[in-house]
Amino acid sequence: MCGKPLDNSDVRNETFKSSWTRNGSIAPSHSKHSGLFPSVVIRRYEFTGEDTAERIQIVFSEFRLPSKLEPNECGEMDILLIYFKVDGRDEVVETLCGDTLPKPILSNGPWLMLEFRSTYNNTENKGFTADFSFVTNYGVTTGYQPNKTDCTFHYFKNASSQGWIQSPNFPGAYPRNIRCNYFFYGDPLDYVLIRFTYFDIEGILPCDENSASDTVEFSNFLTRDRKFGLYCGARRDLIVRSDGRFFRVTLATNDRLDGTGFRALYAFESTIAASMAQGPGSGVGGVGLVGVVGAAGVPYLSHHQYHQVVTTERSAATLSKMGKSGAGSRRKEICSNAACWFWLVFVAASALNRSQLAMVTTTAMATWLLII
Ligand SMILES: [Ca+2]
Repeated sequence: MCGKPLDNSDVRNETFKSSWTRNGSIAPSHSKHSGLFPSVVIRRYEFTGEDTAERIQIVFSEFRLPSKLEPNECGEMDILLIYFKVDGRDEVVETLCGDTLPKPILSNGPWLMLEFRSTYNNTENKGFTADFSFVTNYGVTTGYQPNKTDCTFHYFKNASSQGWIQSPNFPGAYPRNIRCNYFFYGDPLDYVLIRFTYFDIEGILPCDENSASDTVEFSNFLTRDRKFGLYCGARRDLIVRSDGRFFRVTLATNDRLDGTGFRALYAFESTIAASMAQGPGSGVGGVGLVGVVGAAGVPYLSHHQYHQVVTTERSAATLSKMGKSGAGSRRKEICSNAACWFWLVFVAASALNRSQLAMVTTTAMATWLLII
């Protein structure tokens, strides 16, 4: 399974089991070498998960296996082979070489093996470094996963009003034959807004089973939503929004060909804030707008913008209320012109007798003289 024996070869095998260690690093490399033997290095790293729900994720941090052949063409040496179990057999699913850092790798089950094959020479440093981990979350690091055997993640408004979702093993290839659900739960008057920053799902239009495509499905329900089609291919600026507080995103992959998946920013937005910000008849999309639009006609304000608008409108409303109940308004309620004031003085004066009137007049004149 691992190629024919080689003369002058230095072969070592290492085994990792999840019951011993759940993560760590490997770094097979050799620097400039002055000796003549051995001429070939082979390192095998075999990973076995104790639980069938476990998968192995490999994330590279350095990679130096320059190829003497054409770019992207690997030879027999200076390569890294990736083995998965396929129908019970160890099968090479990928051969890596070159100077470009490979994307992460996620196994199809609880077993994976790396085989590093390299030749010594006096001029080049060759090898790679990588972190490995046994995971049950499919490499999806956000959301609540209630069952480790299911690729299902829940996002609650009361846990976070916005955040990121990503496909399994992003930015590496997503696994085959999986179905991953992303469920969103907002407050009663919320809707869910999802903005994709990356979208690469292997497939061709119309992205259905007949075209052997992997798909991303959107739905306002647990069941299929006729409002949304199936999505595949490479897309830019894909923005989707729910009708109500609940939304579902589902990635389904088949048994052939892979893409590198998706990454998206989700946000729970309030329909109240949206209607306040947009106002009646503003011409911008309303709450019940059909869910998928391109960036050019984005019918939404960002969470931050909504917040700003709401805050501004609240402040304006508060100031207006204060004005109506303030001292200036009360003055107007008593008297608004000189005639009114004259009438008030006349009424007050007529209620006084002669001596009282004389005393008030004298006091008023003395006060006026003191003021001027
Ligand atoms: Ca596929």
